[in-house]
Amino acid sequence: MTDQERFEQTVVNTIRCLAMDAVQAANSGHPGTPMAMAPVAYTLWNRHLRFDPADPIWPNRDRFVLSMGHASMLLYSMLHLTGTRAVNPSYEKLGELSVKFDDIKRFRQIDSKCPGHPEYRWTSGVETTTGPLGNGLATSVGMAMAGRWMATHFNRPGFEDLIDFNVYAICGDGCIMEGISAEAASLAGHLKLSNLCWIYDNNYITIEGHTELAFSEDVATRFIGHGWNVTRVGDANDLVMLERAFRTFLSTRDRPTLIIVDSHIAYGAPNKQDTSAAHGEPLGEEEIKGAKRHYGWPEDAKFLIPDGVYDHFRKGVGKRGKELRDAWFARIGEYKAKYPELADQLYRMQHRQLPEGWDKDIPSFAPDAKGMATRDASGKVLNAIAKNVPWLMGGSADLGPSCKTRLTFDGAGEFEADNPSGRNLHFGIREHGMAAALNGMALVKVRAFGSTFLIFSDYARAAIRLSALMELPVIYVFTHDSIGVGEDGPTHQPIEQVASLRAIPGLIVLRPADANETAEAWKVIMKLHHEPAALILTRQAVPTIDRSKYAPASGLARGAYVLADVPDGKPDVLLLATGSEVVLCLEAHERLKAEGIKARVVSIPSWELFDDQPQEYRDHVLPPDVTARVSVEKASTFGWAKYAGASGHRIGMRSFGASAPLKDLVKKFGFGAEQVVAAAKEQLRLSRR
Ligand SMILES: Cc1ncc(C[n+]2csc(CCOP(=O)(O)OP(=O)(O)O)c2C)c(N)n1
Ligand SMILES: [Mg+2]
Repeated sequence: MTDQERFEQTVVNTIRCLAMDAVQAANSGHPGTPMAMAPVAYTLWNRHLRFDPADPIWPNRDRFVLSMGHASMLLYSMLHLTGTRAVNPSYEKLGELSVKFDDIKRFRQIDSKCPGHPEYRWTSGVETTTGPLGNGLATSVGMAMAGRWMATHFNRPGFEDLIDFNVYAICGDGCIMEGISAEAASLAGHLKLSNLCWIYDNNYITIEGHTELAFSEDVATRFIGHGWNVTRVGDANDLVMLERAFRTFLSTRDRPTLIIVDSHIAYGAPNKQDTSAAHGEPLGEEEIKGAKRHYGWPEDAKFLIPDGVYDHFRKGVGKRGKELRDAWFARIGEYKAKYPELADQLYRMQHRQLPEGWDKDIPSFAPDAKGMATRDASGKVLNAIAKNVPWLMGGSADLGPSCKTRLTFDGAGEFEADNPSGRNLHFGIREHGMAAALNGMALVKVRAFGSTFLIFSDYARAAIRLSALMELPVIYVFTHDSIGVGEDGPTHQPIEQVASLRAIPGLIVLRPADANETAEAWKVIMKLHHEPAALILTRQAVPTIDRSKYAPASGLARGAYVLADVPDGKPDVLLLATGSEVVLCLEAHERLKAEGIKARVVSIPSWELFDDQPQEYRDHVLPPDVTARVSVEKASTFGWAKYAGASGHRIGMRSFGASAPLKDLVKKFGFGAEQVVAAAKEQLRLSRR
């Protein structure tokens, strides 16, 4: 061993010991996998990753995703040892370390920058939140797709490599077993994402024990089938072979690469190596001492960072990253002079700003009793916006023609393996993979949308939750939003989906009532910076409300608004609805008026936006003293008591739907204006008792 090689071992062992010590101090966490994969992270970061620790948000940096988020100490050690700096949400560099020594000592404790699993936005240098296994992998595919699109869009003669970052993801058996990894690998192989490298920690161990309990597929063959380049490193400690594998990735131009690395969980621990006992709990003091002995480490030292370790990273990834980053910014000056418009786009995109005039072509819709489906209105509005926002792109899980999310204007184009310049993406029938990929795209700052039927949002739910947790402005378009789907029957009729989406903190759910509310919804969505949105749309036509008679649709921005009122502004009963049920309430309002009953109609397209309004506005829309209330939504009534009150009448679904023409379903499940009228009268009677 040369001195250099010996010191590299010391660096690798530093990562291992930090993980053991931090988990032990926290008395919780996962020591075994950071110990095993330390050489892999070391080789990748210090020799290859184009990452500047001083500027962890440089747009052309390589991305590193730790898909097995439980091995978080591996990432925290890298961020600390490389001296990665903190950046605040306004993209300002703070100068201080992202992960301080004290954060590592306080792993998993309140306010530490080292939470149990890596959290985007909380710890600078963490590229995506991971923990739900497999999601990081699919997110990395979205990052690689966004990189591909950006390269075709921004790179120009003389600037062929302005955008050419690579995306690396490390994963374990769990990630590879999860279905989402198959969706993601299949899509990445199809799209020939040669800027994508996954590293599979093949340690044969999961929580319950040896993988032979539940996993016997040939992973290499599977990925070859997905169209990947597969290479193998027989020993995670072999830095030479690791180096060779990364070189293979870098020279592979036509496919993504999977590096299968055979490793020993808790490498070096005398009793727990290769056992599931090393997965999810501290090793224990004695075992740690044994491992340290094995590494030739002072066995009583805790949180030891030997002299020269920081310096080693400074001279490796630090120096390389800074040079690349500085050269990039130097060239951006020239780029700006030569391609001012593109440079402006790149800047705005990276800062989540919109271009001037982004909303200038948004249509408004004339009153029409026949009207149109809100999915159709959405398609028109989306196209009007996307034409003026070059980095707004997306697609569907094979339901584009139904969800009306296809971009049809000149130059919209297709995103294809050999020409990734288009803005129409085809995710295939892979809802979960799609949603996670949208997160990856949003992390690279593309404005991404994806669509499917509302019923299948369940398939995507884990990744939607992560959009909200990461505060990413991903746009979900969910159509066929009720039993209004009709003949397809209960398998395709969403019941509880809207309520369950509303239950996700931070997700803005919008269910517009007509074409003009749909246009307003898109205006709100485009201005979101840190919240994902779910736009819930009808398959069937709904009347376009006459806004000269009723209140303007711009009220949508406040979440709920008085659509039809009584002359003195003092209603006796409130009719509350969203989406396709709003017009039912308007009809009921007119009928009640004819009978001298004062009913106010409140359209509530977004609970989240409404709940954010000042109390005064909320009390103005829903006067607390008016307790006679009827809510109408063709969905589970779960949650409606919040607005209808405990004594209010909630018209909704209490069972699954049925396969039948819409008009028969409406009758069977009681969604007619007459039911609203009857409920309103009953409410009045009860409230006057
Ligand atoms: C979707 C999901 N299911 C279950 C878990 C709980 N879990 C965390 S780690 C783990 C085992 C993972 O095994 P592997 O990926 O091989 O990691 P290793 O033990 O080798 O580090 C499980 C089941 C999770 N985090 N995410
Ligand atoms: Mg494993």
